Formats: sequence, C-alpha cells, structure tokens
Amino acid sequence: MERTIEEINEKALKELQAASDHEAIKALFTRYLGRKGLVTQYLRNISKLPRDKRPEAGRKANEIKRTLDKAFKEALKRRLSDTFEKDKEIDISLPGRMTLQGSLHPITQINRQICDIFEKLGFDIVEGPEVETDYYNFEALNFPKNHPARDMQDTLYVSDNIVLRTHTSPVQIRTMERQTPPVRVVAPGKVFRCDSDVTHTPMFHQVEGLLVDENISFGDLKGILTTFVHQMFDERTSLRFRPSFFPFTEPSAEVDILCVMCRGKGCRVCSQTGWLEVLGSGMVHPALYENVGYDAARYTGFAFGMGVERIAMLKYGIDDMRKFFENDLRFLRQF
Ligand code: 2NM
Repeated sequence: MERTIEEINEKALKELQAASDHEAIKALFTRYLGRKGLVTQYLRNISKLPRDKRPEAGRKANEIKRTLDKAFKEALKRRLSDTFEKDKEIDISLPGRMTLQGSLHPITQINRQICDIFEKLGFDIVEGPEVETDYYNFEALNFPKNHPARDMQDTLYVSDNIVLRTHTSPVQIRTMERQTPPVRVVAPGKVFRCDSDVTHTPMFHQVEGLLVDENISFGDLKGILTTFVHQMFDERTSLRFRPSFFPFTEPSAEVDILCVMCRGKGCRVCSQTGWLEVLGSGMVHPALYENVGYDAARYTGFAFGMGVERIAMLKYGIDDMRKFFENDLRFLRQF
C-alpha cells in the first residue's frame, strides 16, 4: 500500500474544502467513499496486511471512513443552506414595475352612456356603413335634389353617387327596409361633414333614434327624450321643445335643456340665453314610410338625433371640440 490512510484522509479534507459546489462535493464523495473509492479500497486491502497489523489498521480506517462521511454530509448541508441565504438577498419589498393602464376615450364613454339609457328603454343598437349611397344618405330621407346639405361645401363626396354619411339616419332606413314595426332602434356611429372650427370637426359621432309602431304620438317623443335627458344629466334639468325643420320629420322640434352651467341665469356657455340645444327630433315624415314600404296610414313614429361630442362638451364643460381628437394624454387622462 503506497499511501497511508492518514494521507488519504488529509487529501480528502483538503479537496473537500476547495469544492465549490454541490456537484463537486458529490464527485469527491464518490472518489473517496464510493464503491470503488480510495477509502473503500484501502479497507478492502487490509486483509493483505500482516495478521498483527490488521486490527489496528482496520480500527483506524473505519474511524476515518466515519468522520469523512460525516464531513461530506455536513459540507453538502452547508452548501444547500448557503443557497437559501442567497435567496434571502432578493429584496421582496422592492416595488414592481408599473404597468401602464389604458382607459376609454371620453367620447366612447359618453357614447356608451347614451346607448345604455336607450337600451334600458327597450331600444336595440344598430350599425351601418360609413360610406353611403346618395339614396340612403339623402333621397330616402326626403332631402330634395337641391337641398343645401347635399352641397359639396357640406358633404364629403367619394364620387358622384357615393358620400361619407353626414348622419346615421341611413342606418334607420336600412333597418326599416329589413323589418316591419314595431321598430325601436338607436344608431350610434361616426359621421362626416365638410366643416372645421372650434365647434365642428370633419368627423364626429352621432346617436340617432327611431321608434315606429301603431299609435305613436308626439307625447311619446316628449316622454322618451325627457327620460333620456333626466338620466344623462339630472332630474333637475328642464327641457324645452322648440319648433324646427328637418326634411325627414314633420312636425320637427329642437330640444333645449336648461343650461347645465348656470341653471338658466345666463352665462358664456349658453350665450346668455339660459338654454342649450342638445337634440333634434320630430315625427317621422310619411314620405319615409312610402320609401321603405310601410303603410303610412297605419304607422306613426318619432326620430331624434344628437352629437356625442356636444353632449360630452356640456357634461364636462369643454369649450373646444378639437380637444377630443388631438389625443393629448394630459387631456385624456382626466376622464
Ligand atoms: C335628427 C333630428 C330629427 C332622424 C330621423 C331619422 C330617420 F331616419 F329615422 F328618419 N333618424 N334620425 C332625426 C330626426 C335626426 O338629428 C338632428
């Protein structure tokens, strides 16, 4: 035997000290205490020693085997707990990375509020194309051929017979063509006009409503629109129905509400009148029923329309409509 058990022990302890990780310790364990390990082989070779040396050598080697075994197991344990100590160095009190939270555009919010109110009153939501034919945008709605709204100055033309819809009323015509009364629908959506200043943008949003059935009167129109205004603004908001004119309704009425800013005293927002114009409305013109094939002697109904931006400006006290389209986050974050 070229090496004494003490030499093997010393070398094992030195190497164990230098072992840097779990894997290295396990490899050393195999090298010294495994089935073909140096200590194991030493023990096996004791039988080759002179008879009188065997008891002492056996006793010593077995003791070293026990202490080495213990040293390896402790080193492994220490290595594991070191890893756990390292884990504790992760500072769990460090605040997480902020995730940016988006929100709905104010026009989307107001549009939804308007539609929700009418849905609860039994109206269905209907949509239609933004690019329309002259027929659906004007002709079927009883606009005469020479009507000023048809002017290139007011309407965005795609071609001779195709326009960007100037209101969502074509959706009402398409709805009536599809179904027979009772009809109870609101049509929200984008509309386009050749117009641009502080109160007009080339694209804006409208919600228009239509109710057609037997025995529908102007009283029904007043009831529905009064309920709408009370829910959209508040119960203290008075309404005023003022005679007006639209090609698709007869009679027609403009709906004013008591100024939400000054409550009727007169201010800059209501131009000192105490009233704000918020809706157009009227009883559906019989010519429309003829155009969609309804019996004009049997059915009556009312229709109305409003600008979503205008309602939003009044609700939030905003004086420039263009703010809704600039998408300045400092503005949008306020809603
Ligand atoms: C308004 C004012 C008055 C209206 C008419 C129709 C249709 F297609 F059913 F005839 N929809 N909306 C209407 C009536 C719209 O907006 C100022």
